Amino acid sequence: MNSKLLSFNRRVRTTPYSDRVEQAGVTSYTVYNHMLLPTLFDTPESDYWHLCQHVQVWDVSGQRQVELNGPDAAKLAQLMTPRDLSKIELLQGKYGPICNAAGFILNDPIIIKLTEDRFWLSVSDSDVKFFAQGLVQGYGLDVKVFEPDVCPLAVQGPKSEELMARVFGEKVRGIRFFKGEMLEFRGVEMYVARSGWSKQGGFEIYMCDWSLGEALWDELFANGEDLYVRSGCPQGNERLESGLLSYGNDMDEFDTPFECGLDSYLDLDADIESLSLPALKAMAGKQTRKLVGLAFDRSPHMQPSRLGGSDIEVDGEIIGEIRSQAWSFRYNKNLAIAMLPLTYLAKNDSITIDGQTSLFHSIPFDFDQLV
Ligand code: THG
Repeated sequence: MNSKLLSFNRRVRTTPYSDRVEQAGVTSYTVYNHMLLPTLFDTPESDYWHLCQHVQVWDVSGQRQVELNGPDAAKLAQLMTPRDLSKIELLQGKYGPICNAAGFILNDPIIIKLTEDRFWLSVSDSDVKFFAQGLVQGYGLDVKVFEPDVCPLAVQGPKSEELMARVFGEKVRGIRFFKGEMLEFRGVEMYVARSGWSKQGGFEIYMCDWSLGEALWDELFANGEDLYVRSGCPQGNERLESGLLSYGNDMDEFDTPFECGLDSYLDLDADIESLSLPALKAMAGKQTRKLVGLAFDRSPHMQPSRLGGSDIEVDGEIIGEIRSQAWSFRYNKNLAIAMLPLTYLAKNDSITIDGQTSLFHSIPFDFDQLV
């Protein structure tokens, strides 16, 4: 399909940084949680190498927060995820799937504990808020569920710590991966964590006052000139190399955490009350397919699948689907994430698509195998 211009309205929301993003020369967007998410500024290759070498500021406002606020906040959070949250620390984030009662994945947020009775689910692209509100009703919980005025700004790349220290103070250097601090900007406390959807290092500022968005953006750019700061965005190329999964692309509500390789984020033996845990325990060891990495020398020509990926055909039969692919500038390979049946994976050590053969790779890719 060709790209067309997008029409703006209340359902396609702009962000507090949208004017700055436009001034920075954004060339394309996608829509994420009903909000604009930039996808390209310069060329994919220039955006990629710049991220790996310097520091970028990303408008990731579309990573919306679903706030659980009230005496039953912790109980609701635990109901929603099969990952054990009993030992989560204050201001810590934990990545984990949200699953329905049948064990299928509805989202894969970072779950953040702000206080004993206040949690944020920093969600990927699906309407988790309504699922949470349904649970509140069904279980008769004492907790409010809403989307607060929080528009995350990610600062990513090897020079991100230096830039963040200049704007938020030396304290940021001590923040460990998936931990955070409440830090002040213009007198307003904001949650700042070491996280972000790249593996180039970085932070996320959970900017919680729309009116300060441009000031924060400008402050980062004013302090980062000598660091070659640039605006950027989550990149298909980098995230595929790094093995970060994208909900709605690599996995959706018809997949289980086992199929998507998220086993390590399930605590099947924990003594917790979680909606999906009985179903997940029952299905452990019974999966019939899984996500694998593929690598080709060029992008294969394929038929689009009904679900929006590309059908994988073997001997005239559709056996699986490529769900994401992108060019790796570092390894000069076309990387892909594919869902394939275990029966095929057990009997073969490679797959041929459009005349090119790929071995099966782990996710994240093991690059010693690629070069
Ligand atoms: N940051 C914030 N919110 C988000 C994302 C984010 N919401 C949407 C989406 N991204 C959620 N998905 C992911 C997927 C992977 C990771 C974070 C969010 C991630 N994973 C690490 C990894 O795979 O190496 C570590 C996970 C762990 O070990 O706990 O970072 O990016 N705010």
